Amino acid sequence: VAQANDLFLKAKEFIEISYQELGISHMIQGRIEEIDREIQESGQYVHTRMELEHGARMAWRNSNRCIGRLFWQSLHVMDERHVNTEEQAAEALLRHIRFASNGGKVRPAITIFKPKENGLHPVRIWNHQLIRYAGYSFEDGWRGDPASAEFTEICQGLGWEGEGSDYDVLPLVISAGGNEPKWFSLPEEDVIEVPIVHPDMPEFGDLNMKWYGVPIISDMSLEIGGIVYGAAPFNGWYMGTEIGARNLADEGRYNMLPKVASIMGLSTDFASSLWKDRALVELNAAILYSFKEKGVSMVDHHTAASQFKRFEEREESSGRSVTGDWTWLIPPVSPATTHIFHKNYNNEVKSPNYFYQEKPY
Ligand code: HEM
Ligand code: NRG
Repeated sequence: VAQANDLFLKAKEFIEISYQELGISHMIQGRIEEIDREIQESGQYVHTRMELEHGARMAWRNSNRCIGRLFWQSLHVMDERHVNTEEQAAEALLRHIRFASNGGKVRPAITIFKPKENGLHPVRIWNHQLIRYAGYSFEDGWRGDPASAEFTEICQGLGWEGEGSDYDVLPLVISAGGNEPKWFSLPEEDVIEVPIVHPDMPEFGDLNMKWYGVPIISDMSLEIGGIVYGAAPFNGWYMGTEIGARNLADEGRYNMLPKVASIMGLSTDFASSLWKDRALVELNAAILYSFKEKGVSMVDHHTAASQFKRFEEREESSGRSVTGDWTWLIPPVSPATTHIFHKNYNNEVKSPNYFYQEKPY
């Protein structure tokens, strides 16, 4: 009863705010009474399509760590709450990848599966992102993306085998109804990849770097009005620094800065020569140039920060306060060149929102 009351209060708050924003305040009273009855009879309530769509958009708007929030109203919501099997889920995820990739003109989208019920996941996606590279640890070092090492072993345990390259695309791993997971490889033609080249240093091509076009986070839950969707993968497009200053640069990831410095002819003997900084700038310029060249959507961190400024202004004129996590909002290169660096943000967590959840493995 206490639990049902907690759910009802969260539902009530969500309905009041979202229906006001949608300009249908006259429907609040009736809908709240309906939800009250539904929760008393079944312990749950079912969102309408409109509630699901606006809830997922509000959750993006409330994502404190996201610099891309100006476009929250454009999120395309795919309702897959009818899906019951791993095979159906895999097909829905392929549809998501195709819709989002759109030949390179990336469209922000989310696919929403059945919510958790009594703490159980009707559908659970094991991947961190729908598209990501495998990582293998050997005695003498690493192959691929170290961030994927544990998940790669899970895939191998299920019978998947990678080629052993630095850029093996991992399979989709899905469980339904609490059963053992099944894996599905992604068709090559559905995965956009971008080879990394530099506009005026052809030697960059010799490093054989590449990255996938679309980041689709698939391990976070989406909470709307007390209902928790444990499988709700979402995507936007990349900001260049995510790849150029982290994925390919971090010592614990692809660790490419020494190799970039080498082809640039920079000595790595003294930290004070700023070789890391010089290599970082050119690597990030190469990422932005390569995505542009291939026709794949990407934003640079300066433009993203200006867009975030517009988001802050628009939220203020709409009478809403912007919450944010400064430590994540500042870009990892030249942070102090953006306005974000020079102000404070309130890191209060609003609802609806996206949350980390326990791993299934
Ligand atoms: C985090 C950019 C779309 C929700 C981030 C980060 C960046 C970013 C740079 C920080 C990532 C990191 O440091 O690892 C963008 C851009 C988008 C976009 C350029 C283009 C449209 C979206 C969408 C959603 C979303 C569509 C959800 C519907 C989030 C969340 C985080 C995040 C929840 C935090 C992730 C975490 O805690 O690991 N975003 N984003 N973003 N974004 Fe966005
Ligand atoms: N840094 C991660 C991706 C995190 C989310 N970033 C986005 N999200 N751009 C990486 O793979 O580098 N998004 O929904 O667009």
